Amino acid sequence: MRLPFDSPDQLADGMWLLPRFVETHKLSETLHDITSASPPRQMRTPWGKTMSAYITNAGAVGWVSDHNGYRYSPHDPATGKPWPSIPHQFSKIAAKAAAQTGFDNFTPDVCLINRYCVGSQMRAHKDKDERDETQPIVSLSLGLPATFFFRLEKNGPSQKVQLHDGDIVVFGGPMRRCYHGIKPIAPGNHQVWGSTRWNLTFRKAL
Ligand code: MD3
Ligand code: FE
Repeated sequence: MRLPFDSPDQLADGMWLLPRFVETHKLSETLHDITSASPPRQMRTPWGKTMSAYITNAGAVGWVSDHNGYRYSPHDPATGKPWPSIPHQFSKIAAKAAAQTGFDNFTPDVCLINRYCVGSQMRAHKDKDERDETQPIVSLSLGLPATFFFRLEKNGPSQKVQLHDGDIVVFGGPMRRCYHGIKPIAPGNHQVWGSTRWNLTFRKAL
């Protein structure tokens, strides 16, 4: 039996881990509604490579990548329609987690959703498409565990953190500009989510 969430664990200046913050099985219907309306898809980088994770969004805008570059767009290019809105159930969790780490009144306008299968990864990158870098990013992991790595300098040493089902990480301050990524997902089978990992990042892009 996993212990209930106690208090945030500060891993670095601007980075907090809230272990087992969410009972993720309660999110499955809501997540299914989003992914039915806007199915996750492998986007292309501006350099023509196919990304490993499958991506979709909820919110007033969503993150997209294609030959024109990275940007936030009010429409899902695959459906031509607006992205599904962020469910209240989700934004409530994000705001609560942000408040626990000192970011009051966090009102995300994007929930970027990454779906990983076994072997999927995310190479080192910086997130810099959001307008206001004083706003935190709240990350929620579901399903299979993953090794998250980050470094503050481009060629500096990496630190690693294991992320498990239900874990939230809040990134703010100096951590907003770190290089980070996800190592290839190891084989496994999660009771609720099967051989899949999902990551939801709540952001203020506009
Ligand atoms: C630190 N996602 O979507 S979440 C991404 O698990 C992304 O899918 C990973 O990196 C995932 O861009 C990692 C943790 C995360 C997300 C965004 C950040 C850490 C961050 C932005 C700035 C700094
Ligand atoms: Fe990122």
